[in-house]
Amino acid sequence: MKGRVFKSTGSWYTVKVNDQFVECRLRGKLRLDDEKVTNPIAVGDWVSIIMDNEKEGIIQEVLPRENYIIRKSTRKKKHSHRIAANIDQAVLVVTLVAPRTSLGFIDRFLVACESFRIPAILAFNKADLLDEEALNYYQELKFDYEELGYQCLLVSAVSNEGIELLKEKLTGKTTLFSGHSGVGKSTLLNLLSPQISQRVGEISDAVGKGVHTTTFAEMFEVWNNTYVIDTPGIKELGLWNIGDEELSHYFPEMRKYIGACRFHNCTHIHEPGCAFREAMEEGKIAPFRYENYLSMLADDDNRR
Ligand SMILES: Nc1nc2c(ncn2[C@@H]2O[C@H](COP(=O)(O)OP(=O)(O)OP(=O)(O)O)[C@@H](O)[C@H]2O)c(=O)[nH]1
Ligand SMILES: [Mg+2]
Ligand SMILES: [Zn+2]
Repeated sequence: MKGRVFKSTGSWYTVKVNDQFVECRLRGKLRLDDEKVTNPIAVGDWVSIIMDNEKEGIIQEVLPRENYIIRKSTRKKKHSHRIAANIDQAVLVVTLVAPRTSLGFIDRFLVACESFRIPAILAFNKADLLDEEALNYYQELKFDYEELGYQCLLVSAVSNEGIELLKEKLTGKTTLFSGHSGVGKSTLLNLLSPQISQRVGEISDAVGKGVHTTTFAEMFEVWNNTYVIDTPGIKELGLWNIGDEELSHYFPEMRKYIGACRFHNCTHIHEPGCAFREAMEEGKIAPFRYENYLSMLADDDNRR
């Protein structure tokens, strides 16, 4: 029987087969197939199962994936973690206040999406908390990011601003929701459908950060053919296996300057005749994007 993984807690997987949820374990051998990945099966995977007894099943194999998104494991060095599989797009939930998401984090996430060819949308949540200055800042960011092809939505789970538009973007697709802890991923998803009742956390007063309320990834069918995946908040996003040369390919605005530098081995940091820097000086590449590119380039540890 064929089914799709809706939830994974590590040792048990909830697989939807036809219209039923079946709790499954992994066939022993499957566990060892890919040693470098901490989780051999991710939410969104299609799998084939057999029933072990009346209620429980065993996952026999993973069916070929259309795509997936992986990050460096936070627990095991040299290992990666599959965040989700077979997704049409990712919504990165970010906030300008309570807590503030850094542009460095946003750009890292976008690079990861580019590298797996997954379209990304930025949802700026907690619009209800923004003053005029913050709203102006949002407009600037929206302008910059939309020019690169990343749609930006201003939403609020409190005032419902932007929720209808968000729903439109989700319809007919499987969407991964990601972002720091406390930005409101679960709160937003709870608004989408009465079937979703994810626990929602507090923001710690001491550090203004979330407290990691969601602890494992889970997929929900919100309406016909429309799936969303709630995930635990991520602190830092370690990129997986992206070499120096490759990195600029994942900055859409830099692609056209690849190969245009005076020196073929230009590092784009300080050489004369660097096409990237010239483009930045001419206003064709936003300075913050160039800086984030350089800091990712320098941060070897979080890229392999
Ligand atoms: N003011 C305001 N607060 C919000 C909004 N959305 C969520 N919150 C609050 O933010 C806090 C964290 O929300 P969660 O939905 O648990 O955040 P999360 O992103 O799922 O966090 P993790 O599960 O830890 O990754 C809760 O106290 C929510 O009530 C919003 O639009 N405006
Ligand atoms: Mg959550
Ligand atoms: Zn250069």
